[in-house]
Amino acid sequence: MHVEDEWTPPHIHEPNPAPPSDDPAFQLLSGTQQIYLSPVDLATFPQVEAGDCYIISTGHGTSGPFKFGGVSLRFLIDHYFGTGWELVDIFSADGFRTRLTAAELKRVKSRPVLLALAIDGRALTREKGLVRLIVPHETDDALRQVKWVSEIRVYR
Ligand SMILES: Nc1nc2c(c(=O)[nH]1)N[C@H]1C(S)=C(S)[C@@H](COP(=O)(O)O)O[C@H]1N2
Ligand SMILES: [Mo]
Repeated sequence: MHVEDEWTPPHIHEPNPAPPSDDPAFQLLSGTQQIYLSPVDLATFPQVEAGDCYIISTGHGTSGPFKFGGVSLRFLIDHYFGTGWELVDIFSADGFRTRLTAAELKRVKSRPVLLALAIDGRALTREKGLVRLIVPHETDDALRQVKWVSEIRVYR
């Protein structure tokens, strides 16, 4: 499936420094199914790591390398909805968002796309983005490193 360029925010984007709410739980949606997941729920799934991750801000420089830990996005979606989905949209309550395809997630098995709960072996704080989408293969502009995930929509 073709991913539209205009889906991601403009390249020059001033990142939001503050969480839009205190609640780190999010909704996982597919069709009429809705699942509410907290970091405590995510911690019950197998935890995976992605090292050598950088947050490449075009505004205030690069930070990292970080080792993020958490749940594989692909694993979580397959667990609840089975395989055979094509597209996933990840939203933050502050309006930030990104889109990934199942094909893309399958290509990056050794550097999995994560819903991160940990950074460098410590719990990720709400301030720093809990729960944060980490897309290790994005090394351009941090526009896919969505902090404060509030909703994940899966399409077949
Ligand atoms: N929810 C949310 N996530 C976001 C953003 C944002 O504004 N809101 N900005 C993005 C951009 S442009 C950058 S550079 C990084 C900044 O991440 P940092 O605060 O960890 O440095 O977060 C990304 N994720
Ligand atoms: Mo940015």
